[in-house]
Amino acid sequence: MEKNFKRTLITTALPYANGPVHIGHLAGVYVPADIYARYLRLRGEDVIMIGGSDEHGVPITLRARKEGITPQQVVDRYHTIIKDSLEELGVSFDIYSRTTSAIHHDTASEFFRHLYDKGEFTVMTEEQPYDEATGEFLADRYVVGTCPRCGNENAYGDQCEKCGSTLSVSELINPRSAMTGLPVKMKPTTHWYLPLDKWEPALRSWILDGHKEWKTNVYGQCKSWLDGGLQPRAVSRDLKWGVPVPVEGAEGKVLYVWFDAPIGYISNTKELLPDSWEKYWKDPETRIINFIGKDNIVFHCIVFPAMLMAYGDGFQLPENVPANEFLNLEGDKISTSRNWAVWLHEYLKEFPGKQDVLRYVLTANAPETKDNDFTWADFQARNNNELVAVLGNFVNRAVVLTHKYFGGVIPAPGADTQAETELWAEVARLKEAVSESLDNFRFREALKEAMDMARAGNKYLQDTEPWKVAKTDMARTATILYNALNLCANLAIVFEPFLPFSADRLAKMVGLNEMSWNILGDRTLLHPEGKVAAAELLFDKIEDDAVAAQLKKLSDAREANKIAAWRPEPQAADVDIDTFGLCDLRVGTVVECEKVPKADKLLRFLIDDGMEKRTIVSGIAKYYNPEELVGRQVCFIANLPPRKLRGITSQGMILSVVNSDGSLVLLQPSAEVAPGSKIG
Ligand code: B3M
Ligand code: ZN
Repeated sequence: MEKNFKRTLITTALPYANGPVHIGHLAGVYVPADIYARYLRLRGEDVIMIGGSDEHGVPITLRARKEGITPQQVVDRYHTIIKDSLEELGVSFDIYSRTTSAIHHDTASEFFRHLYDKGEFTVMTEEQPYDEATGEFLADRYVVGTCPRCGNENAYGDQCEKCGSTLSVSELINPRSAMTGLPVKMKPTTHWYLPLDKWEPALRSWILDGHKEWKTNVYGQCKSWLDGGLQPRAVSRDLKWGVPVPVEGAEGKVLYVWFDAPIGYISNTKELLPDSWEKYWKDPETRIINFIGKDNIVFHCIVFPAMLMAYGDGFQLPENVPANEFLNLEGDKISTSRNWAVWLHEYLKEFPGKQDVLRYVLTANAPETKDNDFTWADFQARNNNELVAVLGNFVNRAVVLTHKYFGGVIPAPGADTQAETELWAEVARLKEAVSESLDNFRFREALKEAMDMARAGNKYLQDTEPWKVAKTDMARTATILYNALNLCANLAIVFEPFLPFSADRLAKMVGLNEMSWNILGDRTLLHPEGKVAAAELLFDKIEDDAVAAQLKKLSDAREANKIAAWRPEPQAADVDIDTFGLCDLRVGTVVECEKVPKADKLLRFLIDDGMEKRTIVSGIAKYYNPEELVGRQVCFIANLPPRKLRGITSQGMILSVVNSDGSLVLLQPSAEVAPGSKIG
């Protein structure tokens, strides 16, 4: 049964402040949440959108340690980048705060204490990895060891990044502390657990019976968790960074990041509305919607709801959790550590003024029902073929023709023909379709339907041909342009949730003063005698070189990853010293050096070896200019049998090093020596 709600609380997953946000975050969470918030606001509903940075947790302390700065410095840096870039993208948070705020520490602390006082926790003592040198317990990420599956010697206690296996500390071979390198000891430690099993029946009936309308990916994940049986979950950790556990005897312990982070939604609402926050959380007439990515489903649908039920006091559970799947980039999983991402703050710098283009592409291609792929070719095509050719083109024609025939003044219409009747019937149908799609969190469908409204405009102009009619019938031309301009006004409204910057410019261009979903479909929004501003292009073409530059950035990242992943080859089998001694290694001076014609890898050297000049052919042409090698000293094997390469007899082999990126680097003595000197 359709419930009637008085207000809506929209929450967006709090991004970890250990790096900037990328297109995966945007497509999964912030863009759809913002579309939804803007849509409800246009409908005149009471809605607030809550966001903030997740500033606790091990990834942040790890980053701090790696960079030699404090966790606070890490989160200060990334909180600012994230907050500023989301704002610049037009994500219309009512508040974007952070979990290091005093109000959050107080709120999370009080939440824990309340559950503690109610006896909602169980206490358990378990053996945990411990570093004796630092006197600290080690989070899974702080333990490294050999992966039992692939032999990677630097696997983490929770995951092997080489083979992708999920691991636990007890599976690692030779586990050692990532901080000191010492073998880990196991030591008992006490933690507070939330008995999720206690809430299982309530969760089952709330989700499995009560929310069959949830997206199938969300419902399905919840069902499999619930069917698998819930276990108690530790809500504290032995760590220094976080919200201290507010009970006696808990020194050196903090709340588990996934315990405090969702409480951040409450803290941020409190910070925004100190006097009225409770009605957004405790009134059954509030609709709470959590926008998240699929990896956060269990925390939002199982763990946090169990926390809220345990707390009681009227806290409401979410009405819907429209979690998205993942967005890939050019066929590969987005990865912060491999720098395989399109970072929002970089996009904003590289494509100034094109916030709406990114919003459009990420929505048109949103990973709503399955993982999807972002490619720069698709980005360019959707901009050029849809935003420019459909929406921009329609608006431009309507405005330019109004200037051409009516001096920029909106003309008065005459009677309708069938073309007008059809046009406005289509607009009415699309308004219903867009509304229904948005109500049901189907954003890509909604965007397509909005675009169909612009398509209807192009069809209208194509069918009515005002540029031809103007030669004979100005009254009819007036009717057509009046209708076309009113469609522009409608487009400004329907696109506002998706493309807020362009919608705003469009509204100004045609002189639309009121933006409201309720007037969408009205064909008399603009009145005759009103003025239309000079035509400006809403979108412009994205050229091939801009796309090529982005692809180059990605291929550079791929190269850098290869180098970062490089490990020395395993040592070769033993060789005895006498065998080695059979090799006659010497130093010579380059007398001549030139490219071997028609062989792009080969250089021909003439080497002074102290006795004579010998010719050696070497495959290093890609890495050196022959001119710069003349006069240099090189190392070579003197006693190889001569062999022919491209018709040249090579008497030996020049020694070079194969670097991690596969390039070759010549070996050279560290001081000049007499040509012919032996190496040994
Ligand atoms: N920071 C995890 C993530 O970014 C986490 C979300 C918290 S939402 C309360 O995927
Ligand atoms: Zn592995």
